[in-house]
Amino acid sequence: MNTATGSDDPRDYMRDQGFENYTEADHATWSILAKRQRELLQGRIADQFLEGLDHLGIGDEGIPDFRVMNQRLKAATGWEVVAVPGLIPDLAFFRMLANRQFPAGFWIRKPEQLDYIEEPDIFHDVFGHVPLIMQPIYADYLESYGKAGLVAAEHGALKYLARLYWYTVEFSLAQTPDGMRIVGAGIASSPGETIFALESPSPNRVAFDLGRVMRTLYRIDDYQETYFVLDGVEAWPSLDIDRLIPLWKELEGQGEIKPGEIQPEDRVLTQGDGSYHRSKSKSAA
Ligand code: HBI
Ligand code: FE
Repeated sequence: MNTATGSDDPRDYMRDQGFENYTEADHATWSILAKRQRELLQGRIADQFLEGLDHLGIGDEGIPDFRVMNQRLKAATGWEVVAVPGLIPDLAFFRMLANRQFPAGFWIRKPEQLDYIEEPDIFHDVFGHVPLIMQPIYADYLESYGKAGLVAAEHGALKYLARLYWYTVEFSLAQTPDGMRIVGAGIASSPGETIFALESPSPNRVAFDLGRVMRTLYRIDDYQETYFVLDGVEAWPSLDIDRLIPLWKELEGQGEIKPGEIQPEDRVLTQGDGSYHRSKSKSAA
């Protein structure tokens, strides 16, 4: 929400990737990030994510060429990655997803920003988001998210959609036969959060519940205080519009939940000790 203002027409944001314009330094930045992340993700990320990286040729040699990547992605799921300059307005974003187009920034961070950027760049958008789109169930979930977003805009329910995206597409974990694994792109593209989300005693890890998640505020400036855990890598919530409209009505009568708060109804998998965020707020004071 409030990410960008301007036209709601996706075509106004679509660009050519300009693959020829990347410098050696740009490709080197990608290589450093991709190598480091791939190593850290071993044994921590869902297998399907690593399979997606491999099938799409998203490696550590350099920035992927969208023309090559899209041939494989389109053949598998009918999705394509489209280059955009940065964050785009909600409606344009939803329209693209509803049309099976994933907007990805084409610029890459500078060497002095390896660990923190404010706006998503090509490493976050492509390395973090695109591999799972090779999975048909996830590809359908993203499309249904875009369609739900367009309806939410007419019902004053955008905040619920933003929280849902945050806690699923960006920051979810999932139970797998091998244990708890990362699936969210925001975690998968961040070395610090890769470790924190799975191994820190600080955050809560709570079983995913659609209404609960839609009520929950989130932090955009730091690691999450609570991660929601899907019951399997394919257990994306159904975003049936006829169910969402009454749900939004119901949620209007319930309060927001703070990022670190536990509710009596929660199925808590790990109760966090909150130590990370507590020590930060002390040092800030
Ligand atoms: N634009 N490029 C881009 N990437 C996003 O992830 C994005 C966006 N615009 C809006 C948006 N996300 C979110 O506010 C929606 O999920 C609600
Ligand atoms: Fe993202």
